[in-house]
Amino acid sequence: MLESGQMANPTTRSIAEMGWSVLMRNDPGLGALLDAEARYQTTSLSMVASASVAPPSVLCANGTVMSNVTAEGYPGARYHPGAVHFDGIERLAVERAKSVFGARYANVQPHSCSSANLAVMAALLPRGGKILALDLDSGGHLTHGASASVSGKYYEVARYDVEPDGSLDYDKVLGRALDQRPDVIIAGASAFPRWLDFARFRAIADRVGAYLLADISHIAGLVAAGLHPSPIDYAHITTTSTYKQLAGPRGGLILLGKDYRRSAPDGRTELWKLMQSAVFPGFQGTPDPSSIAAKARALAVASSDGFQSTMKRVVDGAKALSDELVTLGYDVLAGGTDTHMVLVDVRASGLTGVVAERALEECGILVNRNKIPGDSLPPTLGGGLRFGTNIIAQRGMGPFEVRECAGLVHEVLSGVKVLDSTHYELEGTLRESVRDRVSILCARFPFRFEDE
Ligand code: DSN
Repeated sequence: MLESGQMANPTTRSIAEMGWSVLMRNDPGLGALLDAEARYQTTSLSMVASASVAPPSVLCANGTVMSNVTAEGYPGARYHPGAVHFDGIERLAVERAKSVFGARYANVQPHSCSSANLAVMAALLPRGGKILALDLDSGGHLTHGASASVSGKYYEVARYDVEPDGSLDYDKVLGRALDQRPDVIIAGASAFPRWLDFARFRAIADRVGAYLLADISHIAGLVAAGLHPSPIDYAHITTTSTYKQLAGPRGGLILLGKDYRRSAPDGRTELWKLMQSAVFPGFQGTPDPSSIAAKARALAVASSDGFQSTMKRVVDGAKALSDELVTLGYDVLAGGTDTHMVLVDVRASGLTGVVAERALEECGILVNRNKIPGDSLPPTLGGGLRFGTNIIAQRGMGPFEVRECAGLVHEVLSGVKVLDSTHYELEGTLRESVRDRVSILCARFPFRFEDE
């Protein structure tokens, strides 16, 4: 006879249902926080550029019995028993990653793109070897050699920068490469709204005998949808996170294109084999089978026509946002955007990035502060805002609604009374008035998922 809490013939669904009912009954405080977050996401206007919303099927795949599987190694070559289903799931995720990105090799085990980048660097660079990467203050990423990151502590770092207007001068990148002779050049950014010319980066890397690492975390959805040129066959190695624009779980991927069998720095090992050992046992122990299942699901969604339409809406929305912000008098960097991202200098409005971010957040609009080229403010303040259209496109908003979003942003920023670099007041009933209209807009455009 079954005791309370026991289940006969459990299925993934019945375990999830039982889990929810136990959690809500026995841990209502935690349950309430989780539900509050679901409501918050539904009713906030998020334009955080490094975020997308995972469809319910991806979230489900991320919270299953696969979390109970401990199995180091790779499919068919594990160091623990009991991985038969995990092997199937990991093989599926690998095949889908290869198919979505046109890659010859995929590693789906990195716990994040940060760990993917660090694993790649550890494998390619000698101790104290040299990286050439976009400076953090120019829109680079922490793991591309920033001084606060392991990548900046363990390797010598040379930097290239964007121009004062936010564009990239590839002749200057070549000049830096010739001068600095790096082992690895990184093409990738967390705040750069224009296309990256991966062919040009590869030519530069070949000229100085460096490996090219492309980190496409921010643009992976556009690359998957064919709306940004793919680095896969230009870069020796491509990395990406799976949540920023792929609407997947927290995690990373390593992808190799036509150079997958090229020899690694030791002159013998093929690059794909180097990546296998770089992730495990080089950088991680056990993989996370649940997130790998969720990656498999997200990659299936990313290959759908619906995802492609969403990505098209992402780009159209970003262009409309950029145009409207320019019309409203804002200084949009890099002269606009080719991607999902719009960078705005808010200093001319007498604001710091953090004041602008907090004022917008109070009104239900989520956009994050960012440093901008030539910014003397520290990253905690920042002189700019970084907008992204991933989530509003997932809601189905087109250029008309995006202009409405820009108008709401402008209304808030125009109504901020700045007290100092971090403190401000909002005029009269501005907060309530904007919040109401944000709620109405969000209700008109609930999340629409490609997998429904
Ligand atoms: N790299 C951070 C960003 O771009 O927002 C988050 O992962």
